[in-house]
Amino acid sequence: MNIKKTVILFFLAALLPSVTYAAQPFDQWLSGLEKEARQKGISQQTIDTALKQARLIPRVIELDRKQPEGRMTFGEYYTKVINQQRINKGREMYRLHKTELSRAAEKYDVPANYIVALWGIETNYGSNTGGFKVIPALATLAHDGRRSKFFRAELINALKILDEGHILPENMKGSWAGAMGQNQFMPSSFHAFAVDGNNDGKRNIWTSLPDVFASTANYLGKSGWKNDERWGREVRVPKNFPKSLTGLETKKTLSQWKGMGITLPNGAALPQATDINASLVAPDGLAGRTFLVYNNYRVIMKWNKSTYFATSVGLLADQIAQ
Ligand SMILES: [Ca+2]
Repeated sequence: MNIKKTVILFFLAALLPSVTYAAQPFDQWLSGLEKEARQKGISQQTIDTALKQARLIPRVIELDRKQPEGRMTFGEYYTKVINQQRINKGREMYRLHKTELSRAAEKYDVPANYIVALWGIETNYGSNTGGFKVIPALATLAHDGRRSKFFRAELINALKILDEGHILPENMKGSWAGAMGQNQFMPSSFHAFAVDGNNDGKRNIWTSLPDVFASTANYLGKSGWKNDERWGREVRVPKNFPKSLTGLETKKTLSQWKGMGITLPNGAALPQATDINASLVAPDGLAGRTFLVYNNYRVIMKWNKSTYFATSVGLLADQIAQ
């Protein structure tokens, strides 16, 4: 192909949308979905009160398309997510809701300070749960072509939640991507992990703290939490340590890491529980902060598959319990 032709084609391509998503008009698409919902056992009442009212939310697409601005370092992320105010508020919440937290912690065999840390990082202790109505937000993303299969399944899951009467459609709010309530469960996580902490027959992760705490605790418990271990800890790595040993793929016992010269940040020896398997995580490379992480760190990563997130949850949990 000659260059001139290529250039013309290039300009033509630029005039067209880069990918042709959502060929079907929304209303037409919605009636197809109504049919599917009915087939999957969703009641006509829920379809009429929630699904039929759904309209496209352009802001949701805008947020979905937003390119992440250059990759943040862990140091930058940590400063953004955890500040003294968030630590203080976490300690205050830990004291204020001690009875309910202890109940959830004992029942699901997980520590209360981690329940509070997840709550603090997800929604600033329930104060920032996202103002989007979940059904229209999920319908927008399911109609859009980018990840329609995933969001279509989540939309059906969300309709089931309404059908079961846990929350009214107008109060079913969440993030633009459908993460709901004070612990930001996706509808599928709601079905897998949300529980009724105050025994009123509803699993209300929007406004019932006993339900929020029990659901978070149940998530951790069901995901393999070991209550006799912590998440991990910050460590100091000796100079010229091989970078190839960092990452979650490499597991060694604490005594092996100890033998390679890894210590607590202040240079003191690592604790004696030497048979624990640990991986060395260095989100900003070996020149940044380094952590030995255990089984529970991997549990936190089931909640959110990010080492930045899991490390911050662990560090905040430690500070809250201090
Ligand atoms: Ca309840």
